[in-house]
Amino acid sequence: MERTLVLMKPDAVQRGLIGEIIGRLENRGLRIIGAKFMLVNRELAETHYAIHKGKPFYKGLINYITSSPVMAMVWEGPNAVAAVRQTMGATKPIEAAPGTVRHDFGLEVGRNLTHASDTVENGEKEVALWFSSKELVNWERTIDPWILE
Ligand code: DAT
Ligand code: MG
Repeated sequence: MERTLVLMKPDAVQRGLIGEIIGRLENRGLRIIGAKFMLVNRELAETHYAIHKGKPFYKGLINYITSSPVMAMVWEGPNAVAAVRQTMGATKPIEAAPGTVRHDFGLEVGRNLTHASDTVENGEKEVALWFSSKELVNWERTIDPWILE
């Protein structure tokens, strides 16, 4: 079962979209196994976005993610990484497919509402960066046989 890190970025929180976006992931059949509402310090932001260091948008990205609370979550499911990326849509809202979160609620890449891990390997790494193993909940969802074959 794959795990992926999902962040509701500050704009999603400020705009009251936490429930809407969680609802989409729940409807999809993904299972939440960890969540916390938190302020992101610069150190965590810089580690999380280390791959983008030096790019023209890096400073703005760090300022944005640390500007106001985020909702950090871990979601699990078969192909969870690809499934969540698909639900969120392309990085630039203007290129995101209709029906995706970034299309339906966004216009600009610097306010694209969510983060989702992009590979299985990065999913593992990002979950470990944002959550301790104690913060992840192992639970049984009784309707799973009606969602997962
Ligand atoms: P994603 O968030 O879809 O994984 P990414 O990892 O390429 O996208 O970039 C991380 C974030 O950085 C992205 O959500 C928004 C910002 N970003 C990426 N490309 C950008 C660009 N060309 N201009 C401004 N911000 C950008
Ligand atoms: Mg990325």
